[in-house]
Amino acid sequence: ASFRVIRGQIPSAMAKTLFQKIIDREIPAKIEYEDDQCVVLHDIEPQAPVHLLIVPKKPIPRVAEAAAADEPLLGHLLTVAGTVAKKLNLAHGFRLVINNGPHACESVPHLHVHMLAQRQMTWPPG
Ligand code: DGP
Repeated sequence: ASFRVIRGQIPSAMAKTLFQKIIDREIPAKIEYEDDQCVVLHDIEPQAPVHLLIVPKKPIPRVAEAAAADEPLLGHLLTVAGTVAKKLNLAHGFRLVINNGPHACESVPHLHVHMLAQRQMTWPPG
């Protein structure tokens, strides 16, 4: 498929996501951890006493669009969860959630892993 770029307009697929703006320090956020591949920031609408978002710097829209070449990066996001859990002393555990698409209530089209902790979770999730 081809499309024409109208002068002065940025096609929405090329526009920066909210999380890209946070990564680029254009929008403030409380950053808990950062390395060359990801940032971990505090969710603005926390659903638990600790609610972090583990966000890859590469703007993959959602997990369903990740490629085989992204596998080391996806694995890295999980090991960072363990690193942050130790840093914040989350000895009683934590929950990781990835919302993919409308049925999962995805709202920001930039892959992120929710990390919720410091309260008892229930199962099944809502
Ligand atoms: P999801 O619904 O899975 O796409 O998660 C998006 C999360 O992003 C949601 O829990 C709320 C959070 N969020 C939305 N806007 C902002 C913001 O401006 N700053 C921060 N830190 N988090 C935000």
